[in-house]
Amino acid sequence: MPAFEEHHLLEISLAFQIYGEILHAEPCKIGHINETYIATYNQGGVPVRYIHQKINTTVFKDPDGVMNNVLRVTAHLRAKLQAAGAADITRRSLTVIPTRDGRPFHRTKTGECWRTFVFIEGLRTFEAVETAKQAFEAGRAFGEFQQLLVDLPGKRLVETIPHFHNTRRRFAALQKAAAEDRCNRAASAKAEIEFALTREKITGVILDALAKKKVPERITHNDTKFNNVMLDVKTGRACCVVDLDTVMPGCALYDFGDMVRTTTSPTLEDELDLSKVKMGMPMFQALARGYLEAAGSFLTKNERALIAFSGKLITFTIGLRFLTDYLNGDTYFRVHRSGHNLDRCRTQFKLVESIERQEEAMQKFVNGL
Ligand code: GN1
Ligand code: MG
Repeated sequence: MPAFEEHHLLEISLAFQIYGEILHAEPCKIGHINETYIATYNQGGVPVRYIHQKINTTVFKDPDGVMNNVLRVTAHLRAKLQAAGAADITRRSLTVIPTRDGRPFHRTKTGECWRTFVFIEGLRTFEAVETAKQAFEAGRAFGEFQQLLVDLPGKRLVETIPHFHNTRRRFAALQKAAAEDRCNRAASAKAEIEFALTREKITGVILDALAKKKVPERITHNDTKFNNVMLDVKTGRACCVVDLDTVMPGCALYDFGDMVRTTTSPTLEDELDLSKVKMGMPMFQALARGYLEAAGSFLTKNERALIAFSGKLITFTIGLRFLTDYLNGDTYFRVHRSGHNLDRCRTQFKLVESIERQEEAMQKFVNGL
């Protein structure tokens, strides 16, 4: 049984302003939340590809708000790139294809929400970093993304998932899940629960700095994992940042933290051999250089001072979320094997330990840039 029904996708494809007929579609396995397909169309005798994506509306409860943000952000990026005389603009930012009646997404009779993007040819993503150059490119791409959005006009973007990186709330959610132990799994995650509970004191550091306005609110990506930056196959340069559902008001440090989580260890997010999970200093240095090359122009002193800490905090926070989902019965992140969320949590916590050991040296390096 395929993971999707071709017929269903045919029906979806007809809803969008695409000039051609769909030939075939393949599911794309990237991401734990939305469902993504790469579809090939015959357009005037030439095969042209598009992305169709079903928005997970259990997670994104306000798809209108999400798409409104995405349209504003992509239009702004396009305008800035155009003004700078950049080449290849449709490869540098996502392009939303509207529905035949001019909407940013299509709602089916059963309530599914589908959207379509131009597929960008000649780019690819990686699940794990292979070279320091890639880490540098990821840092530069997300830094540039933040920098281009500094002057986004109009009202505040919608918070597509309120309190998304609120570590205090994520910590409380874990405490609740562990206490309720609905699926009888707490015993199998005793060490991980313990690991989490002993680190409560770090949960409020950035939240308090934000509340006291020591660190500013900015427009941020909020899901800066390495597989959300597309690299040019030929040059290896970062070309386009994708997965814009959580672009919203946030903290630049959370973006940097998630880059540390996903680019400094050579391992996958669900690596089973924990001895391989390590924060690699050369990778961190390349990442920080790339990020500061683009974001150095606007970051404040207080933000810079928390750069290394942010890597630890976000890795810890995502670990908390995997652990909570494991205890709650895997209702949020898509899983592909039993215990998958616990495996993911273990990898995150192992990385937290590695960062803890090197945090001072990491910050020292950043201070010297
Ligand atoms: C989810 O679906 P994906 O992989 O882009 C999650 C992120 C997590 C990430 C962990 C909306 O992102 O917050 O960091 O998994 N996205 C949402 O891999 O919760
Ligand atoms: Mg995502």
